[in-house]
Amino acid sequence: MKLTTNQIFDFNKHEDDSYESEIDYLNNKFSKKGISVDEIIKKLGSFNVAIPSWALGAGGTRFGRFSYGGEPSSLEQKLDDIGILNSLTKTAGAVSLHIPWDIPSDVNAIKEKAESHRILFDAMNSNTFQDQPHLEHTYKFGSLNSVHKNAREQAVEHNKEVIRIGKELGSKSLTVWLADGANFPGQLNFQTALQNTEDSLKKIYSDLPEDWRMFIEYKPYEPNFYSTTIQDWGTSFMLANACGEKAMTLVDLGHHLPNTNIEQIVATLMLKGKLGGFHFNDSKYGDDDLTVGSIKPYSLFLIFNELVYGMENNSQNPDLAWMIDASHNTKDPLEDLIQSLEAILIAYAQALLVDRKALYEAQQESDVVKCQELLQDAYRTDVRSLLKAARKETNAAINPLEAYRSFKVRKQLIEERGTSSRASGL
Ligand SMILES: [Mn+2]
Repeated sequence: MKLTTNQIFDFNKHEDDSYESEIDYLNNKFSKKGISVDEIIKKLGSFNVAIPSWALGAGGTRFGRFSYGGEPSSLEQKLDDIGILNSLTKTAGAVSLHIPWDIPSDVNAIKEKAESHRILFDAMNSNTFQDQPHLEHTYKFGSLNSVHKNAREQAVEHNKEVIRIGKELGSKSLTVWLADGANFPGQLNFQTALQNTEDSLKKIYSDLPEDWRMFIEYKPYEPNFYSTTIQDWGTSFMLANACGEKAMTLVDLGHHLPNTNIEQIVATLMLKGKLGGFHFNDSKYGDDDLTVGSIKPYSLFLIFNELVYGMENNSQNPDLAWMIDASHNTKDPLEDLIQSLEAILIAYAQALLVDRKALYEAQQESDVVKCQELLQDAYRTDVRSLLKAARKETNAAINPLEAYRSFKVRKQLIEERGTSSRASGL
């Protein structure tokens, strides 16, 4: 199914427009500080987040999985779902594919389908954390870090194939996340594992086209519970530097130990021009993959505060590849993604409202109280009217979640695809 511009237009006609007076109020308040609300609305309207192909079906845990019905069972249907999200929000204009599940059987047909939904191909994701039926060598004991040369070579070849597929589709980046690590002390020689990983990454990097980037994702634990070879941003940063200019670190919000100061990691990487990609989600305990902003919205704001500062001041850092990386175990995935996109834009808008000149002055005077007040004044501002204005200007639904429900999208998807269709990709 596909939502039309007319449907969205008709929906917007019946929406309450009282948000416009809220914008007048914000305009009044912030123009005195030299902050343009119109500029912020423009920035919100042009912000785009990639949707990973694995986020459109039920995620589940190792304890169980509960289907929603109407899940996309082919790459074409996954693009249709992202098309629906993009029509409603105009913020989801890119897809991030996962190979081997999303290998297109007809590249041109897939490109046409994406084009019809105005969807670009963002970072390609390789997968060496599971064995596939046709593979000769197992990844049970690692892939790029493996003590077995055959497994390492197979994993390098797989990543090169992902680059080849991405080139055909028009993608410009490869994301490498490795499950490689050990469950028990003594299982792996740390130094050999790290060296093997570096050597393997360099081989993949040597196949990277000139205008591509390679993102190296890190994670402290899980699926291995004693050690992960690329455990933290420092290890990723070191490997990216060893590979070269086109290699960068990718920050996934869920891939940190509890209470890690993620905003400081963001600032450090942007200062060094090495922050390449960003995966949004939220968590209470670990890599919970919950809806963005559902647990720690203030943390998300502080992270965006550093991202905005970096985007305004660190020209050495290239544009970031934004993606939602969450798993949908309880909610309709499309509703969950709409909520995540909303939370991302809210945090972005709040960070854009920070009075940076006043903050700089307060920092020079070591006025700690004032520094906190300035940040929290922005954080405590209700910016939802700005999101509505941005959506109105881009012909998105002013209230995407309400629109999704009023169009009865899930019901139609179940009618089209049935109740037992199952999304692949993880
Ligand atoms: Mn991730």
